[in-house]
Amino acid sequence: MNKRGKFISRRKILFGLGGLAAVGALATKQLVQAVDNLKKDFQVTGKLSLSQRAAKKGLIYGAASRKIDLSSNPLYAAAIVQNCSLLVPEWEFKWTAGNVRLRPSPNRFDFTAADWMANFAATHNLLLRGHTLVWHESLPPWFQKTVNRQNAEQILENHIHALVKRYAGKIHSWDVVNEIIQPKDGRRDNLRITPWLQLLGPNYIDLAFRLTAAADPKALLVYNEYGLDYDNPEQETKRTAVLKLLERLRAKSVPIHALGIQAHLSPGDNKFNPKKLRQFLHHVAGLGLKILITELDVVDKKLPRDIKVRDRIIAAVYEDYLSTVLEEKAVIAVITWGLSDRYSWLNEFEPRPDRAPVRPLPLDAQMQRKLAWNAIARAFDNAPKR
Ligand code: 9MR
Repeated sequence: MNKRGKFISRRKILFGLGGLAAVGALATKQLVQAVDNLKKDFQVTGKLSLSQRAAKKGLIYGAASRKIDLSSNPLYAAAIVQNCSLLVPEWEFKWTAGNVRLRPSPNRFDFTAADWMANFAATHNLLLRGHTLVWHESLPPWFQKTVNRQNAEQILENHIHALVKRYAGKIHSWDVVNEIIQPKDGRRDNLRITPWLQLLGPNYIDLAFRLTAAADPKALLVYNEYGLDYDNPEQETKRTAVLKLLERLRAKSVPIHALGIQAHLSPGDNKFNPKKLRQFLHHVAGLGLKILITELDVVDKKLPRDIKVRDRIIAAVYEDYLSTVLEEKAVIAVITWGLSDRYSWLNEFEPRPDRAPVRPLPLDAQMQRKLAWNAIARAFDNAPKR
């Protein structure tokens, strides 16, 4: 049977399997893969947690989390402690996020929530990631009114100095700059047009890394970025631009140690090309940089509603992605953007059109393991040691 014939007959099976029409936009190969994955059972052996499986391969597994959830739900806090060896404060280290105001005014810091997260991590022996120092989002309302070309450098310096010094020695890695490449913004250097760029020019990047290195010489310093995972012209352009930037920073001896790949995966209209992704990772590694998968989750708004079908597709996306990236030994950590579906940012930011609860993470809303958990465990179990 020719390829097309095979595709059509498999698609018939798909539709028979309960509403998979919603994945109509999947590329042919992935659609075929999805059918195969429906037969896959994602079996795992042994009783080890995700972080223990990761550790066996010299990897770190962790998750992002918020004080409001950890402090209000002991079951969730226990799940974090049980599964993770690293914690990322999802709100608490940002200038401002949710109900947290780290920077209530230009001259003030309120470290209450950040300290709480740092204490939680220390108490439970979790590594702690700093996220994030320089980002165009989550800036406080006073920022625009107060910060100008004359005082911007001082304000950035104060921010980094106070925050990074406070937790120096306790931080595994800092996301020094977040989401700074955006080819669509039309600049020759592909830098995203952000308040920081407008206030300080392209050198704000070097400055931020140098200030952070001076304030905490032990932390791994990371540039964190999204939109690098798929095989389409937009992401290809972004990968190329990111590589160019990394090369520039390395050539200038900027103290950057790693690239953070967010990996908010979104099956449904994206083509995954393992070979291209591996090439990209290899290139990054060739620059002497480590790689962290920093915000992994699977956006399920284009997937069928049926939970059994949806969970299998999501698990397959996890396993395909992780087995690909973990082949590259420069990848040292895998971090999911949350652990339980109950607290995923996607509930609010990328809800399903049918309003069914989203299922992007390893544990369900009741803290029970899903196939996604098994898929991550399998990827760790099968990963080469580093
Ligand atoms: O998940 C985070 C959400 O709760 C916050 O409201 C939002 C703004 O601070 O940030 C979300 O996390 C983002 C992360 O910091 C950077 N990459 C994209 C993440 C999802 O938007």
